[in-house]
Amino acid sequence: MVTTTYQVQGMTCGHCVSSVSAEVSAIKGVSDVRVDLATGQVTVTSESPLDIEIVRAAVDEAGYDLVGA
Ligand SMILES: [Cu+2]
Repeated sequence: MVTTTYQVQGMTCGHCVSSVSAEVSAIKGVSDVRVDLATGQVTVTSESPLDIEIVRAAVDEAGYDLVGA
């Protein structure tokens, strides 16, 4: 298992957290997603390292921006 923390910009409430969690959880191989609304940190546990562009696309699909990388 691999755990990676990403920084997401633009989340403001529990609904945002749910949207990001749902989209990122849908990525193949992802087993756990934890979102910290206060810091904007999204911690993802997956079977193997994820392609950053796939994570970016999922966050974008939810309506937010992946910071950096
Ligand atoms: Cu919101």
